[in-house]
Amino acid sequence: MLYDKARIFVQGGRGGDGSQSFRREAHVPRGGPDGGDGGRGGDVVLRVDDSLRDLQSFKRKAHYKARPGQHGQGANRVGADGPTLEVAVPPGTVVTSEDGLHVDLVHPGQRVVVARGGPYGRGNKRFASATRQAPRFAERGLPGEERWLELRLKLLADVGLVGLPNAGKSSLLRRLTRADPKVADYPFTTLEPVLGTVERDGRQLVIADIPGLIEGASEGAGLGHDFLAHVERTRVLVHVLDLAPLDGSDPADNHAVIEAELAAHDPRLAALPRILALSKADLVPEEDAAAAAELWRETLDDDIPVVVTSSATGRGLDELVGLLFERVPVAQAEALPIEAPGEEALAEHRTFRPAARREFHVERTGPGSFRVVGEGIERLLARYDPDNEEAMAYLEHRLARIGVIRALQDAGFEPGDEVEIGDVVFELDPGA
Ligand SMILES: Nc1nc2c(ncn2[C@@H]2O[C@H](COP(=O)(O)OP(=O)(O)OP(=O)(O)O)[C@@H](O)[C@H]2O)c(=O)[nH]1
Ligand SMILES: [Mg+2]
Repeated sequence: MLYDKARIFVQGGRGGDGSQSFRREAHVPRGGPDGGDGGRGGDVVLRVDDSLRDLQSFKRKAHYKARPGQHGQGANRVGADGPTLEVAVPPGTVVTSEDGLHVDLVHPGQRVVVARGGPYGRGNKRFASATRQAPRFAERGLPGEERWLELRLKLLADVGLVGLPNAGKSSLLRRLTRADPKVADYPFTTLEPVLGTVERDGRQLVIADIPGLIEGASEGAGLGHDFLAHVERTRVLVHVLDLAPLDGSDPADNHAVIEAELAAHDPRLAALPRILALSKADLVPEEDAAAAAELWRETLDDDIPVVVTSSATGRGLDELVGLLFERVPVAQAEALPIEAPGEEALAEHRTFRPAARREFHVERTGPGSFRVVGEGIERLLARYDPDNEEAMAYLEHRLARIGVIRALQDAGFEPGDEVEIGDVVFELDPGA
């Protein structure tokens, strides 16, 4: 069973709280504030690990939570940051989330931050000013980001073997590479993609044997749909076409079915370079094989080579391998996946930041009571202790700066009215 899908929950560590502390010295009755800042919460990072081949490890474990930052302490001691939690994924993992993350993890070592740790809270020392020399409050750290991620593995192969069930794809892979896929004379022998490698002149190509495609595969018929995604990243497709189908079907019809399914799945697949491998030549008279090849050369575009092959006798296999090396671009690692237009180029390390949510709005909830709604504002409120008057006075000052007080006044707010933000209800008396 190839584990090519997983769903995981990631959560950055909480930021450490700032400390509220005052210097203690032998001869000073009350020293100045010396509460240190907390530490940042740990990030959750996905990192491409070349030794992994599938998403199996995520079957056992679906939750990944980074550690919190430590709290600050007196004597200006800063809390340690929470360590980064690295989660290894195989090359070829596509990561998406409902809030807009979409990243292709391809190169070994490539990293992306998928849940940032929460910000730390500042210690009371940082709130000292000429008018507030002994701040008796500190900031709290905030929770880290959290989200569910969909992981999808798309194999990274240079060459994809496509064709109807029983066309002889796995037999070809066996002959061309050291891979050992199951071969049998019934359709759908191959149930999941199998990779093999072939080497020549110091270069290596990865070939993927894809389960047989049938009519309707692009809409989910047979096994094909799930696996069509795996050929998206190949550079060249070898269309394997049975010269002597057991069911007596017409190879031309069979050829059209596969091409139509590829195109229906994704037009970019239809645009990939092709090689037509006519298979099982040992089962038909030589004249028939030659005639078929001639016909296909006439029918197909000039840039599609036609090779007569037999996995039984080895015929045409050398030529096929030669064509593969010729057609797969050398700078394969650089050229990798087909990217949607407008998609950002791959960077070694990226941080996912959903659109900033700075907006807020004010609702009137009754006579003399209002609610302010907005993620940024709610997070700001969560930083201060509602029972600490000094902290609330400082918060008020910040709310005024952001424009919240103004928006409240526009909505009919009078000093002394009640304001609800997040879970907290408090009486607001600006400037009092
Ligand atoms: N005589 C002969 N038989 C072949 C050749 N290639 C494949 N076969 C036979 O054709 C049947 C199907 O071959 P597979 O390689 O399993 O075909 P496949 O395309 O992988 O089929 P699915 O995995 O079911 O999609 C098997 O019985 C093979 O032994 C060939 O070159 N010559
Ligand atoms: Mg097979």
